[in-house]
Amino acid sequence: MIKLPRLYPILDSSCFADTAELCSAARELISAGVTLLQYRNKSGNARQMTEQARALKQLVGGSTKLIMNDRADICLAAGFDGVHVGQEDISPGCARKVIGPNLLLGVSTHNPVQLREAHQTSADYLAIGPVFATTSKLNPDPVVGIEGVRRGRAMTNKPLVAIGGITLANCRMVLEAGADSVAVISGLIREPRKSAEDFLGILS
Ligand code: TZP
Ligand code: MG
Repeated sequence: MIKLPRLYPILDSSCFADTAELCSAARELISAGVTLLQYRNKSGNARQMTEQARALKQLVGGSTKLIMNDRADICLAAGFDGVHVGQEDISPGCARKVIGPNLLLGVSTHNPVQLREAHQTSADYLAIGPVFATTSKLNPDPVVGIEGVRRGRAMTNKPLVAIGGITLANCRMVLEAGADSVAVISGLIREPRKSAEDFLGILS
């Protein structure tokens, strides 16, 4: 079983003007001590995604793992450490076939039925959310709240990531509800380094 760091930042390409800005945020996060980073791009084409992913891969040292959102093929093409699939991506089983036994596989879930199903797969970690209201996802599922994290924790022994609306103010209670890690997009955009340091300070 893998051990997740308590903070799991997601770099969403839509939050940055260009690849240079995205890479600069990645550098700041890594200098703050981030060891797991997801790249998410919901608007670019496969070519653009691969190029940005390779730029990220170039700047990341051995101590930070990179996870590709949605696309197992681009995970491999860019030399990432794993892929994260949701309910509308290729299934966890298919993703595993693409990436093989050694790379990391994460699966997003939004309710107990999905979590139970994802628990049966070869996923290395599961995500549950949105915990709180979020503006970073188009058409988000209903919020699961702190109670949803607690229920999720009771249903799986796989590492559990909580996502959605997580801030410096609420991250501690999300961890106390049983999450192993918090995934954050908007809470890390402004001053990525300082924000990540603040999160890590609260979560440790
Ligand atoms: N999945 C569930 S909520 C969410 C995703 C990708 C967005 C999380 O972003 P933020 O800004 O941390 O609420
Ligand atoms: Mg997805």
